Amino acid sequence: MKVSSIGAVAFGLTVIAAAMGSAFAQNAGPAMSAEEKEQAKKIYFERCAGCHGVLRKGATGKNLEPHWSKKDASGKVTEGGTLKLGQSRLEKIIGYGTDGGMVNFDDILTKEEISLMSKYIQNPPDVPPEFSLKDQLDSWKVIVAVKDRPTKQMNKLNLNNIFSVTLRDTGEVALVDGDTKKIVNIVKTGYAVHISRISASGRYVYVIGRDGRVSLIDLWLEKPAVVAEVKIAFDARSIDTSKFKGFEDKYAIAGGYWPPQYTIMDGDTLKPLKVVSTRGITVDGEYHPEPRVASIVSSFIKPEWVVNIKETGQILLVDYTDIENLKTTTIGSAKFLHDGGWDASKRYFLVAANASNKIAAVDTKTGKLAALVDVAKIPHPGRGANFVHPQFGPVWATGHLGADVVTLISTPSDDPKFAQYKQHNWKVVQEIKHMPGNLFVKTHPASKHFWADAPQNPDKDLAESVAVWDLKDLSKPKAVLNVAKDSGLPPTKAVKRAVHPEYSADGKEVWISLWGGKTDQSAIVVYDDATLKVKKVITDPKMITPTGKFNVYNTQHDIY
Ligand code: DHE
Repeated sequence: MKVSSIGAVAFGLTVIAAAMGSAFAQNAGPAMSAEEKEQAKKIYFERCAGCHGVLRKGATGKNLEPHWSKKDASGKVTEGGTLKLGQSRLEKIIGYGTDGGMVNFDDILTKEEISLMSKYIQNPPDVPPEFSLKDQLDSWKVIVAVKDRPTKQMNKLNLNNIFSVTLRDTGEVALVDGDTKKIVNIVKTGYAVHISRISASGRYVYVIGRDGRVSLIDLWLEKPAVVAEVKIAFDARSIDTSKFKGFEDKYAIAGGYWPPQYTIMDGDTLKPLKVVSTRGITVDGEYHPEPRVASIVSSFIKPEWVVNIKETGQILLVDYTDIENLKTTTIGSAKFLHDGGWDASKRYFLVAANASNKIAAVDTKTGKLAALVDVAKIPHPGRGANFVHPQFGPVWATGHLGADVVTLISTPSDDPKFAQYKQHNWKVVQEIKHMPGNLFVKTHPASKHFWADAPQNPDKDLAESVAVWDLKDLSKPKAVLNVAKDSGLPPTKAVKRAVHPEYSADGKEVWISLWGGKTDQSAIVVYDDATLKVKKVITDPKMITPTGKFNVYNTQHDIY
């Protein structure tokens, strides 16, 4: 077994930045020094590529190539491009944001950086290198071999109620004990960890950084820590394990943004076994050079992963029973696929096609598209939320980045007591008035409440607040809780965005992160779900830019 140092492959942004090379030869935009280009490449990767794509072809964000042309709905050729927009318009867009969903960067970037980025995007995009199976193997590091790991839990923690918290801008994950609210450990991970997912066993936490670094955390160690690492891409967002009976945690899978590919690994060592490219043809029949891997989830019904390919709008069902002879079902849906979650029966996976304002539902039993539901602008469900609506039966909810509503979609059920609601299935049964800029919604089977944040709202007070509805009567006015004020933290120039409600394992508490400035001490505010009163403010000098929080039990069992 080759175990080489992860450092040898130099994780991180410098790699992608350094690799973005020669395209400046055809530079048609404003002149930039070599130093300026290096700085801009790094900022572009950290702050812009996620929405606009490495090749700048656009997805959640607009196309940012210097020149582009496309046909509008009537067939007329429209032209645009960053060169046409020009320096001062671009500076305004980056600084102040747009009504179209682009956030303001004037509290993140300096004036000089905004000017630099405006120049940079008028130049042709840089094309980063590929990242092969060999590159991945070279980065692979087993820190504690499987044979040296404990055979039973070596600590007294209530593992079900541990929260894995992303500390976005420090490249770390904080493991917080949900019972005592104390930080158990803060572990070094990849840059701006995106998500944590839990092994079928509940023992391991898999986290993936935006720089493609996967870290495997063993919760059974006396002090939970990272036991294996691998880099699977330069830019990535998703990870899961095999969860079907008989294959529990045998494999892990992680999806890359760049290169556009996914990697299948050994579940307990992260040894990369197979890399599959996702480049290909969109649902419109056009070739796309950068179809990024968005959400991935493991089916409970078959030994398959649901792998959502953003730019092509294709949903892949990847059968992992024989990875040497990999069988994949390709289901056309709509563009651009992003995040999603299970319905209550865990048969249907519902995923946002955010550029088409649709939710695609895949039937993991039949392997077919069950529905494409039209919804309001830019759906962004996170994992969504399931509850029984007093009038329409089982529903799955999504919030929206581009609209001030939460959408409720009726979902099928085999339970005879819900037979009367069949007529509503896959229809939008209600839109609840919220505020724009929502990212995540959440509820819990033990709760009578429904929570939604609005961190992308341009109004500081609203971005720092969350809304809560009474599930028994959604017509009752929502409660709006100002989380930043409730935290008691001193006011800061940077907005403390209240983001990502997450329940404790018993469904009695809701944890909200305050995503503050990149060097500001921040907090997680814990609310009592029954009374909506603050129960605890978890803060620490190391609590910097907390964003996603993943409760072990709820994540392991897909409870939302
Ligand atoms: Fe996320 C989920 C992509 C920005 C916090 N985000 C996801 C998923 C994808 C994705 C594909 C689904 C993963 C899965 O289930 O397998 N996110 C992207 C982007 O491309 C985007 C728009 C831009 C970027 O540069 O990354 C983006 N996301 C953000 C943020 O800025 C957030 C708010 C803060 C942060 O930490 O970066 C953020 N995304 C999250 C969280 C989840 C997520 C907390 C998981 C939700 C859950 O409850 O499971």
